Amino acid sequence: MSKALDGIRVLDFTHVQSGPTCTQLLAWFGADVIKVERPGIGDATRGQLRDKPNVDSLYFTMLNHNKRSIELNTKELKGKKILTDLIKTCDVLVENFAPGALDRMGFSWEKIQEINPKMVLASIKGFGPGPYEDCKVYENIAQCAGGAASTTGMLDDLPLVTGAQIGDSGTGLHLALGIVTALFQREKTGAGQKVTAAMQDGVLNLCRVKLRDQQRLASGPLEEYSQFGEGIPFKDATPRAGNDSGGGQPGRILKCKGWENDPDAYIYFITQAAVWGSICDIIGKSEWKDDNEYSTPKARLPKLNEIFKEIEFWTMTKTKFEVTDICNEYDIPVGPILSMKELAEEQSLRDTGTIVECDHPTRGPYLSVGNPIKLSNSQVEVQRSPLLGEHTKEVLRDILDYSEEEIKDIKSSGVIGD
Ligand code: CAO
Repeated sequence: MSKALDGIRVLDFTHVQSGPTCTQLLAWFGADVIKVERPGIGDATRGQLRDKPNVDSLYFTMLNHNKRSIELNTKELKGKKILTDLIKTCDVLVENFAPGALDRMGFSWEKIQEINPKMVLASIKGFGPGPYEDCKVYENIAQCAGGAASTTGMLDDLPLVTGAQIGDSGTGLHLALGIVTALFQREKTGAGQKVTAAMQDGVLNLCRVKLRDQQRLASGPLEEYSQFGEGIPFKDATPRAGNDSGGGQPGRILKCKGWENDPDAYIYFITQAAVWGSICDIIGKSEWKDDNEYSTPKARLPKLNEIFKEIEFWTMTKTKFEVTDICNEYDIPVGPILSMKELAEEQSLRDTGTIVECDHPTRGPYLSVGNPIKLSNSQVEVQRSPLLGEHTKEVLRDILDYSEEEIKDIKSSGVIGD
């Protein structure tokens, strides 16, 4: 079966998490992704958070599937020549260096266009143009600068970062969409273009509903927030909302049987208006159905704490999976809090290829997350991440048509490692 991005060649200058997430997606969709790494060093994550000595870390292996790796020192003259040749044959160059690094290397956007006017240059930076454009940025900085941290956590506690890597992987996803869109436009115009995604912008985009709430504040309190029912006044910025639902249907995290010992024995429970009657019946509060104090969503808003307490009395008598089964029967939207252990063992995720087992020549088998985006005509075989420089010779020979003699000469110069 052909792949959606067959024939697209990507020069992958990415490292750590944000950029590699993007190029991994392109590789899964069929692009030939050539990761350029510093000779003998490579992507810093190869050696970070290692669980086994002297093998590529899970941090690296889980972000670099289906890619080829070449070692190349792009600051040396011979390395620059090879990079120039690669730019000529590639469709996309993706990078997430610190601001200005590509220019310092001698490959400005103008220079890249000169070498290959069809090239799409895609970059991730921490910030867009403005006061912080020169700053280096990691995940949690983006979460803080993009509005996620100030709106996450409990009202009376510290701002909180989330485990979901919305700054890195989230921005990688944004960039991937920008790249395929630019390639689509190139079909019509024949010209490449520059695509940039700033991590602050990506996080803010994902926090869109919180900017919605910021503006709603001008018209009065946010009635679906717990603090409204608790009589706590709102200040001038969107507050932290604990586990309140961000939408129009109130929801909370509730304890389930075993919560005293199991940190994940909880359920997310949404009191969707359409199934309010079933909720009342299930929890043994049928009288609420016809009581004006409880029967309409508006009447319930100031009483959400009391209502969820009653629901919790019921959920605490059942495991999270029992609650899920019972509620699903009545179309009540609930979600068990699943631990990483439970997700790793979930058969249905294995069946769809969302969780995959890979084999690696030096580390052995490991679990990974496969492509979460499914295309019916472009299926993904998840291949292990490359060893450092595993494909250097192959790329020089097969893509750039360098002779054995030339490769030998380049090797002796040190720009492609030992
Ligand atoms: N050959 C020669 N030099 C190379 C090279 C190669 N193949 N690959 C990289 N380099 C050089 C770069 O040119 C740069 O040199 P200069 O500083 O002299 O210009 C140097 O290596 C270091 O690159 P860097 O500044 O990108 O790396 P860092 O470890 O200092 O910073 C990071 C890392 C992530 C903070 C920074 O890259 C950044 O802010 N990136 C943009 C935002 C981003 O993606 N952050 C998410 C990271 S994941 O949490």
